[in-house]
Amino acid sequence: MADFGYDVADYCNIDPLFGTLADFDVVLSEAHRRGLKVILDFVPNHTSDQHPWFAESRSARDSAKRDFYIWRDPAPDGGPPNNWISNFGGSAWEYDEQTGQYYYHAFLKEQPDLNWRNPAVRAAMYDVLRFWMRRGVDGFRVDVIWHLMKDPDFRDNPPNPAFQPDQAEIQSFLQVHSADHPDVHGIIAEMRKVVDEFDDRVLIGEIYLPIERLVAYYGEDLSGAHLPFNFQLISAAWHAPQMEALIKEYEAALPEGGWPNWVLGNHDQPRIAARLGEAQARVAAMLLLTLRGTPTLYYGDEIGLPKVEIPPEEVHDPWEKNEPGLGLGRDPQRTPMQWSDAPNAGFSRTKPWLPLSPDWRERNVERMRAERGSILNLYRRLLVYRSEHPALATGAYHSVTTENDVLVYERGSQERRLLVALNFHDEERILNLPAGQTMRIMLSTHLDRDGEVVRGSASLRPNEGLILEPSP
Ligand code: TEU
Repeated sequence: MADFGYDVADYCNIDPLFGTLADFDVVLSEAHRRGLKVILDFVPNHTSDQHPWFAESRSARDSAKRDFYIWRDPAPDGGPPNNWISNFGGSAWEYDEQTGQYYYHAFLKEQPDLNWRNPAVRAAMYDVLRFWMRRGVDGFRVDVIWHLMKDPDFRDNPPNPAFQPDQAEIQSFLQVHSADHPDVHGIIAEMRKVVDEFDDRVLIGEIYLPIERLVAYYGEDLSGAHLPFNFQLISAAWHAPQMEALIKEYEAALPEGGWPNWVLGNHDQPRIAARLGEAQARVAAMLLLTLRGTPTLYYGDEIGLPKVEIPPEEVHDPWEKNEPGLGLGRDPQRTPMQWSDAPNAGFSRTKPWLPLSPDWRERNVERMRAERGSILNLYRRLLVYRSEHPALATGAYHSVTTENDVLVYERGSQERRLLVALNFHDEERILNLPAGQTMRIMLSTHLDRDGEVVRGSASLRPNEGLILEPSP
């Protein structure tokens, strides 16, 4: 638990902290009984330093598992083999006294990187995928998949000319040799073949790369990940023209047959309500659930969880501990789901590791279900609306305008098109309907305009988004 589960010591078991394999089987079958799929987070780039493979690997230079990890001789001055930086700060190389070599860790020193160029590593890890698929899991989200292959010559990374001292140290170099090596695509194609040995499973890759390099992870002839995570919304400038440009760029970059996806948040990123405020977080919800592609929604965003302040003595994230005060800590977005006003917000019978949001007695699922206009009910309405409208699930995306800084687009086919209009501002804006049409409001982010008919134009209140249908 040095990195809260991203340091695996046994790939085919459940950490006793959480239960047993039998418990896992119950979770899986109960989820399936309710029509839910279960996708596991697969962490193949590195293991825990407690993994028996690593214990054996570090025991001697001639150990049978030595080549399971990345060991290099010191530089001539005794320092690290190259200038690669750990994602959590400091050198990515750790010197090991016993055998006089350094091992590579892209993250913590407790997370040594596996050597994916070693076929025995690949075979062992593919068996891990089979183990869980046999148990019935529906697929995998593969952790830092773009890191798996590194430059075989371990060349230094070039400095990043745009680096600012208030950024994480990893940003001080461009990661051109330490990640996104072209050989990674062969590995992912192998992984995909293993996933395809079973029916109807999904392979999702966690990839932080610009669009043109990201889409390469669909693989040649779609032999790669089904869904290379698209994190563009997370870093996007929140303005209509920029958003429109980004959507167009992504749509245009997708390979033939590649299915798009959009991610609004995850456990590594500040929560959407913390980034945009709760009012604009509703617009973000409507954007996510009306774009073309599989949406990924992060738990707690449905109830508009804000940034939860973490008192210094309660900081857990090792990144915050290594590089304090830069705002890199991920604890604020990992606080418990708030289910009810029962003790610990109904999340746990014991005190959770991280605090609740101060307003947890009101900001919880039970309460917000009963409030007609809550963000939770907006999410519920959006999800139902999306599931009932194939135009949103599979219809084409057509950009209409960004006039008045309102993002307007259509979804669907020529015969049946929906219009989405999103006000990115906390001021009123006018929406001019295409060709001066008459339309009916199907859903407002404020949940109070159902069925309203608008002619030629409509006013959008501050932070309001609308879904409209042609009026008969
Ligand atoms: O995250 C990988 C990753 O790249 C993030 O650390 C990212 O750089 C950062 O959040 C800034 O955007 C994955 C997991 O999601 C993360 O929780 C793990 O700590 C990390 O891998 C190591 O396994």
